[in-house]
Amino acid sequence: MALIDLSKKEVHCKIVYYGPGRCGKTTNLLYIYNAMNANARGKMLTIETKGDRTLFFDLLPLNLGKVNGFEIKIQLYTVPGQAIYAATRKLVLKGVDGLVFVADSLRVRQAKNIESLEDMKANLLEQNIDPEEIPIIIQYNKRDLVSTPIPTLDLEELDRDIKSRLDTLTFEAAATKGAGVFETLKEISKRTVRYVAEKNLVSKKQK
Ligand SMILES: Nc1nc2c(ncn2[C@@H]2O[C@H](COP(=O)(O)OP(=O)(O)OP(=O)(O)O)[C@@H](O)[C@H]2O)c(=O)[nH]1
Ligand SMILES: [Mg+2]
Repeated sequence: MALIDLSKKEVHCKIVYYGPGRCGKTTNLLYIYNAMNANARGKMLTIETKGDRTLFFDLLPLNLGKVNGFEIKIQLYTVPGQAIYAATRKLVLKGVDGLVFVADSLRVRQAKNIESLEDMKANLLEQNIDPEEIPIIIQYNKRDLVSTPIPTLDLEELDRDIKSRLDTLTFEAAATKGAGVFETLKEISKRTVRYVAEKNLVSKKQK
């Protein structure tokens, strides 16, 4: 749940990047971290990794500037995508205000994309969050691989696998190169802040 701090005029929202192992969640955050002005971002915290696998989570705090006189502070989290870290994913989802579901364009990951999407929906429902109501953006990542000999999924297949199970806006991305990364971030931030404001999903803190 978002926090609004009336004494500091700040709104804090939590956005979680969800998706199967190796789909590119940490890569999204790393690109954002490296591209953003140092004033607008805090330290990127990576809690336990093995090679490039996230074992716990990543956290990147961002300061998105003012809306209606309130500073908008966003915390970006990634879950560990590997199947065995189910309990950690549930933990990271606690208090989520908006999500990006990152799907992998690699054909070999087709089943894992679907499995992860269903896992995300089930975990949201378990926390009494309606996946049709909370802001979620779908990102089809690794689109740079489409022009290589590596077998990839085309957009129609991704829509059939993913969008048919969660009807929301989709963005194409190539996170390693940054393509689509900020488009995704801007849209989910906008929707999340609006959702939090409209729903008044805030615990008010006043000194
Ligand atoms: N070609 C290509 N590779 C990518 C892209 N995004 C990520 N990768 C690569 O995919 C691998 C996995 O990326 P990560 O960002 O670590 O994946 P993750 O989703 O955080 O994985 P877990 O932490 O295991 O859940 C890395 O080698 C990345 O460089 C992309 O858009 N294109
Ligand atoms: Mg990761």
